[in-house]
Amino acid sequence: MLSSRILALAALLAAAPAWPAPAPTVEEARRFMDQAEARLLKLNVDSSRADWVRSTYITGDTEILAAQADEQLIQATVELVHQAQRFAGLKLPPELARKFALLRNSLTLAAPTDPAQSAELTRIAAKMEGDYGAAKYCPTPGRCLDVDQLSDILATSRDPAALLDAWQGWHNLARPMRTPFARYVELANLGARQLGFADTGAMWRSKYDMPPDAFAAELDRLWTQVRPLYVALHTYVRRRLREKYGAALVPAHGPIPADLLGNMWAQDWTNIYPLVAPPAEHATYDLTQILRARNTKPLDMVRDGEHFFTSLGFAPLPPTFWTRSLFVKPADRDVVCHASAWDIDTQDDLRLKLCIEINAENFTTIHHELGHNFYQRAYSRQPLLFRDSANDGFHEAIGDTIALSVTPAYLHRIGLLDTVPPTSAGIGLLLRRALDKVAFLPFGLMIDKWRWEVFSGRIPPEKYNETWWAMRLQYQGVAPPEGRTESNFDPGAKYHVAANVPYTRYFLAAILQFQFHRALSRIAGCTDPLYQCSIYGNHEAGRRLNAMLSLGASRPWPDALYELTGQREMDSTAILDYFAPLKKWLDEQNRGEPSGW
Ligand code: X8Z
Ligand code: ZN
Repeated sequence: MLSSRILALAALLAAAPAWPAPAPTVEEARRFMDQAEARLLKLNVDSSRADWVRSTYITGDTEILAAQADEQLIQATVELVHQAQRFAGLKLPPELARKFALLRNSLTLAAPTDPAQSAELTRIAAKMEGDYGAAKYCPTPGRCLDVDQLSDILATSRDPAALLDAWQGWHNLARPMRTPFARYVELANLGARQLGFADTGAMWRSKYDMPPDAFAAELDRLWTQVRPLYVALHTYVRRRLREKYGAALVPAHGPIPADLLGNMWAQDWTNIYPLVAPPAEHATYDLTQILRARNTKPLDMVRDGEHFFTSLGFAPLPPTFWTRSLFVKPADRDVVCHASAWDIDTQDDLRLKLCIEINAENFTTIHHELGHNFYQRAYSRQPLLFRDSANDGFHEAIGDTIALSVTPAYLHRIGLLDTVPPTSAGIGLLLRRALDKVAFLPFGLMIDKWRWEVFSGRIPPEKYNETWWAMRLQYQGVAPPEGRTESNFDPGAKYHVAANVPYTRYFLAAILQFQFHRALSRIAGCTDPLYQCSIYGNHEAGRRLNAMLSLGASRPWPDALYELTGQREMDSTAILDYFAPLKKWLDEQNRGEPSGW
């Protein structure tokens, strides 16, 4: 009797609210955030260093060390997000409130709180990226080709059998990734749910200063605006490829086989420019040939890129950049050759990691990567959580914006081109740009459309490959060159899928860079057609660009966009303006030709 009364009392006490904890104050929230940033900074630097070594020296050991360092950072972030809930509901000054929001949104991979699951997830993630980096296809014993060598075949061969072999060779290598990928999806979702997100895809979509659904609708709005331009390009290219390869390979109405477009993922069609080039009167220069004829070295290309930024008033890169970066593929070990830019200490330890080959594509990639480095440096004086771009599309867009200023007139000024081609070459120039920028758009969009569905569970593992190709057909109008089944895992043949890098950022960048270019060209006083404008050497353009970059993530992205462009919305009219002369020409070429697939 007594004991049951005590039990009842205990139950009552347990049910009653505990002695009310004193409400947290703004001062406590500030102190919490200061400590969180200091702790995260240290872990961030540790994990960057470990990741650098793993990516530039792939072994089982470096993979484990990097996975451990990444896990420390992820776990600390998860812990801090949980602790931060104490301050939910507290009215904070806007800057501090933004830091709490950014902290919650800072992960692209959320580890589950269970230590074993957390370790398993970070190990799988490191291994998938390492396996991708080290993968080789050996068509004959002793002759093994990595992704860059296979990509060279896709870029230069016009023999359908050789193209098919290189394409299959690479794609088949991703088969073993299917099972670990499915487990990664499970564990990553568990982690995301513990942070209060519906799944990892919802977590990714929450990083854009607007509700996740509104963001997805924004993407569809932008795509709808640019789709007619893509379809016009697709129609024209399909006809030219049919003329080259015959209607048996390239039917008049259907999708284009994915191995005929000059790129392993059919995401950038620049390499087939010679097959689709306009008639001779529009002929233009070939930067690859020029660079090779001049015996250009990898470092010369990086110096050219740096020179563009310094011409705008940015300070030169630090001496350590030149000694610590990886510019060429080492002969003696496996590295992740996929290009990336690093800011190891979030201050001035800036580095590039790429395996430079002397060609026009790499010339552009170098500008792309340097854009990351100059952005990183511009926001390095912000508090840690603001040391990031306004949104991830901005980060991807800066170097590309600069590369849009690599015009014939600019190449002439820096001595790479002897004469500036006549204006009649404009169509050739624009077509080549479109094979890069316009061809990319649906690819940039569909990768995450696919992953969002995978993370939400609407695409189960047994449908991974089928849905991948259904979406590639729907958005890009491309098809696999031969039947693929669920014994394949073709998404894993793309770096960002293997390496857990969200991809929507590149779609955004493809839109934003034209907005930036249009705004900067106007600031620089250029009244020519946009594709002829270069901001090279213009300090006022550099000053305005830097004003946006140095905001980092301290303000919602529409504020940063406004700072440079006077617009608060992402807007496809800039890319449409840029390509308007080409669209008119394509429509003329396509007359009478069936379009769509
Ligand atoms: O991954 C990259 C950069 C590094 S952030 C080289 N890009 C995407 C890709 O290669 O798929 C740039 C264009 C799209
Ligand atoms: Zn990038």
